[in-house]
Amino acid sequence: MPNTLPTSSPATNWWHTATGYQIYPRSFCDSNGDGIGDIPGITSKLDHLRDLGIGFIWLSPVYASPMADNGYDIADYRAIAPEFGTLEDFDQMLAEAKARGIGIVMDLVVNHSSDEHHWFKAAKSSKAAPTHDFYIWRVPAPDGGPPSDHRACFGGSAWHFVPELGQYYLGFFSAAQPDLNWQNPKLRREIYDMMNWWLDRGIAGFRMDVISLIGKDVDAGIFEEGPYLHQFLQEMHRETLAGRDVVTVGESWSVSRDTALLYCGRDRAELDMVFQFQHIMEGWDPVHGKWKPRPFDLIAFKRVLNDWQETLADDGWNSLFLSNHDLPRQVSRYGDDGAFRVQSAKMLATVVHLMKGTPFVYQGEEIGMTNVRFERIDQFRDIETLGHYKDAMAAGVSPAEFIAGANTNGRDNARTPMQWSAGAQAGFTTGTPWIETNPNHTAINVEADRADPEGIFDYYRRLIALRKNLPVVIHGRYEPFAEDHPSVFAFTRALDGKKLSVVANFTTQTLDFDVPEGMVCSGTCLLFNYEARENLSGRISLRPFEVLVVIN
Ligand code: TEU
Ligand code: CA
Repeated sequence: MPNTLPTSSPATNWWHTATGYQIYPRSFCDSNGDGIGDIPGITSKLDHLRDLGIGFIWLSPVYASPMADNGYDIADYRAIAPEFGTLEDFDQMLAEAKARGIGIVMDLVVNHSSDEHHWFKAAKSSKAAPTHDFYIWRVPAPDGGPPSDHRACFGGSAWHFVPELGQYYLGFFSAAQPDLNWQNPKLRREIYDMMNWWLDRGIAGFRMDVISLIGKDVDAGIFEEGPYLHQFLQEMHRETLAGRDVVTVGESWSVSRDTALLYCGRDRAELDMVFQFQHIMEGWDPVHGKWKPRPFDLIAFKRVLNDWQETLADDGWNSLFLSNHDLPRQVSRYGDDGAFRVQSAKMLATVVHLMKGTPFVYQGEEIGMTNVRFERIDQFRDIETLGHYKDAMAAGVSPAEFIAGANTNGRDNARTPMQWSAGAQAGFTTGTPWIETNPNHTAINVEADRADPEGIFDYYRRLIALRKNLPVVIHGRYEPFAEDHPSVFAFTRALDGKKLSVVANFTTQTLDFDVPEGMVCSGTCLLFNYEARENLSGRISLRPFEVLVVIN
């Protein structure tokens, strides 16, 4: 397991002091020139991650899959997709990661399987098949149409007709991702056995895909956080996780301050953390969602994050992130990917990593990778973007308007090849990548950034090291300041007489900021992206995206 470092607080788990790093295998590193990232490619880059100082990798799915949703559609939970490698390649990656103090957290995608899983193939061939009831079937509405008008996340109806059976099945995401029927105890047993099989192999835990959907009550129209959710999570914990020193993070788009502790409260025996998305959805249109981005509103954004800090101050634990494989690049969305790219990348990292919780870095974030600017729909690859494009065209939206939204908030932004060098295809592949490489790789790449002492990578390295050495970063009480300030994010952390003050300018303007009384701090400037300042007090001038971290 990754190192656990001593702190003054008794209840420290290894994942409290560790930083996570998410790998999207298809886009990380291609070892054999077929244009698709793979497991040997990941193994070849483990030194990069060791140098960064991370404690564990969250590995997006590498299981056998037809890749309708790049692996979030699993056809065999105990096999590796051939384009990603073999089980031997996996074990070797696991061992080599472990040798560098890095755990591997697997993506557990069990709300649905692929329609090519043998369970589903049998299920749709006959109502008498033993696995028919592993999925969610309903008879047509009286008019022959779908049982309800629920829409699938990736466009179209959530119900998909199988004429041979005269039944519809639920595919909440897409037809290629039939929902598993968690009501069936045999299905649950299969899942738990599979989880134990991976845990026994030595993995460091699970990130659980859309886990809040498994307790659904379809007939009552309840999908998110349904009535069976916590009963299933507790059973899962008993049957798989109990007594193992691993970490679990549940993904939930619906978890709120009111329900958070049901998942991750210490006495619940369910999960260690949840990924919540309220700070992300602040930037979406209330009606049209992510495709009609709202301008960034720092006050609303701070309110969400400050509230979560308060909710989990004494129980549970926060996961901290702005980016993942479903989201735009953070420097493009919340910072500035032009003139202030480097400063804003460092500023955003500082704010995220110094809140209370476990931070997650998404591949390429550590060198400030940016959104892409695709011009035509055929450049996009994502099932969600392509599905919604169809719906939008049918609704009369112009292609240009849709593409603008997809370039701002679409998932392909995070999925262009990792930029390792200024060379052909950014050093990601010697072949043709499955999705276009961002042309800005000639300037933004690992080689160039790591060679620069003022680079983003080195800043992340120092930030990640800080939390291993400073108990106040792990356990310090969080206190927000200047909550109504439209441009400045400010907070303190405090533990045993130690105080850490963080002040960050979220704009392209230089501004004056009156340091609130409670934030005044002098001692050492731990981190800065312009010049050090040992004393935070009075009126200070903050340059564009300037951040200062002072400890007493
Ligand atoms: O994402 C959950 C999910 O709901 C996303 O589709 C999200 O709503 C969307 O990206 C925002 O518009 C998880 C995985 O992270 C995602 O990659 C999968 O596609 C999805 O589940 C289905 O497994
Ligand atoms: Ca490959």
